[in-house]
Amino acid sequence: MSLTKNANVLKWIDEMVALTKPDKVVWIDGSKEQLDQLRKEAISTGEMIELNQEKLPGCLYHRTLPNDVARVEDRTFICTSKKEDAGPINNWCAPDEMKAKLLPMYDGVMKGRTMYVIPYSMGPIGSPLAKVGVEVTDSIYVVLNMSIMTRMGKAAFENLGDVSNDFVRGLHSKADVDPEKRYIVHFPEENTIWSINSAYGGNVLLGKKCFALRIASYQGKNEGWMAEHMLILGLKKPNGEVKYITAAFPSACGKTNLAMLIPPEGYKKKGYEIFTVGDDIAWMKPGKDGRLYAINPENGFFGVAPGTNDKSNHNALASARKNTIFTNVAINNDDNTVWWEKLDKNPPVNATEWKGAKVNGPEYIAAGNNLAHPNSRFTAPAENCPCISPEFNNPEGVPISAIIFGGRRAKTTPLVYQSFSWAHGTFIGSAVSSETTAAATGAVGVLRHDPMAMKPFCGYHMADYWGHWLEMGEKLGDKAPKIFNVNWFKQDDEGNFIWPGYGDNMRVLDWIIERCEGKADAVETPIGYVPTKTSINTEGIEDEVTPKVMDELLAVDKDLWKEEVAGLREFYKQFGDRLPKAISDELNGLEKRLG
Ligand code: GTP
Ligand code: SPV
Ligand code: MN
Repeated sequence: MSLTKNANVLKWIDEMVALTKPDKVVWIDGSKEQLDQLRKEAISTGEMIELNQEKLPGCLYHRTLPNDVARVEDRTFICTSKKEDAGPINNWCAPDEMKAKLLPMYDGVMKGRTMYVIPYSMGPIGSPLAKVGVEVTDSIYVVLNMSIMTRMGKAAFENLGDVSNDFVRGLHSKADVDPEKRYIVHFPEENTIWSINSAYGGNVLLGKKCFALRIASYQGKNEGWMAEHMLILGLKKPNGEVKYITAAFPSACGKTNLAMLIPPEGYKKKGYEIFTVGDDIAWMKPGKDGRLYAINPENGFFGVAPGTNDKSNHNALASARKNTIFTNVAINNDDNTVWWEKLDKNPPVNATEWKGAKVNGPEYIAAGNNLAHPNSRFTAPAENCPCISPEFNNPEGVPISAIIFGGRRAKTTPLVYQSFSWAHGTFIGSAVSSETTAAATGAVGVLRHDPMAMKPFCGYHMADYWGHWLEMGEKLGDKAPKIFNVNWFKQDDEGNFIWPGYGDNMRVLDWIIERCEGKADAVETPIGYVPTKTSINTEGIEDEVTPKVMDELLAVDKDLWKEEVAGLREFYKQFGDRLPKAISDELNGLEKRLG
């Protein structure tokens, strides 16, 4: 039975049913009974594996095909009617041409299968910043993940009402999970997403990257708001005041970790605390008081498992101890629990590795293999997070004081620096480069430009997107958040990280907030304001972060920065005269200051 009278929804569902020809259509109301039934069904078919229900209550395991473990950027398309609207760093195809290619693939693809119709809200239901999506899919895995990642079910339709046409249409079929026929396609002008032949997270949970970033960035440009690949955190100071920060780092570069940070002892004692509002995506809009407000459109965390442990991210681990779905991690067969690299020092002897082979964990690792896939993930409800912000469901969002950009840079980029202005900060965002990670298919560790961590996620022309940033800055005026850049990943010549990172990143957040309040010290350098040698608090880590290491962390090497400028000049060329003048002015300014 359909859950809405909305004629636009009903018409579109009819079209999708006529196209994909499922045996059965099930509308997802979001009830516990329905979800329990689906869990049972998925367990009985082997799609999901039930984990130890005493140690991991409500937790399930899922394994994707080895060819389907990450986002596929080369098969992701932005189909605007004009090629130049997608811009030079998106894959583009004319909408009609793409449809002509995909329609035969979707024709009858759900024969013998069930179509699940998933209504969901990105953002708290009823929030002026929230938006509704409907995803149809033939995958129970998708339904169960969407139930964690979004506000899913009947209530989303109530929010849409009976007449609105303002919802994002998502069509997903795992089809044959054929990598040669895998497509992740966006039609921003039609609020529509088509995904086929994948069953991996970012390719199929269409509310996430496809809607909340690619489609939403396009909507935001047209409607005067911003959709960003950013965590949102609240930093509570000893006086009880909470300051909110967003941070954009490329995939698998530390957003979830920073969002859930536990401050070092010294900070805890003084009364500092960190609250998580979001770990991946922020939707931001100027509020009534003229400041920039952010909501997290998601309702859960789709986090990277490897590297997560009690020391690096206690709160993520705690979030993933119940009602969580684990994808492509390893199984400990002794007690039917999960394991991944760096969870602890004891890989299970009686293990099943991520592809499903029974192996001796320690031996398997010693032979150079990973037990868990490097991009294996947990899907955990936000409500499980011990440090979830009391403002998590606030429909108005939280006011942002600082915006941080960052990436993985072995050299060149100092631990932290502050921009001279919003325009300079926009330039810094546009100039983000980072070493690639396992979050997308392709080589890992290759330095590439990833402006605002949005290279894979901007649903329109990247240069227009920078123009939108500049416009937002003008609108916000002196109420605009201050913009910073960080790098947790600087290395010595042996390839060791020289900054301890994780909880100790609190020390950098502290400097950032103090800068916003006009307190902390900085020196003006060609690239921006860099902390003075003593203005980052190293109490408790003096042995590791000696004054010599701090020098290294804060160094601005003019020769390396001149190379950076040359690289940027080359990178910007492809944007032609769509590159905002303010951005090229900033590049020229930097070059001049470098001498
Ligand atoms: P996506 O979910 O792909 O968007 O990733 P993310 O940006 O949320 O990254 P996440 O926090 O999951 O971290 C990815 C990897 O970076 C993990 O293996 C972390 O252990 C590691 N990492 C996170 N923060 C730090 C840090 O401060 N220093 C170092 N050296 N590694 C870090
Ligand atoms: C990322 O790759 O940035 C992620 C995971 O957050 S995915 O949902 O696959 O995009
Ligand atoms: Mn991400």
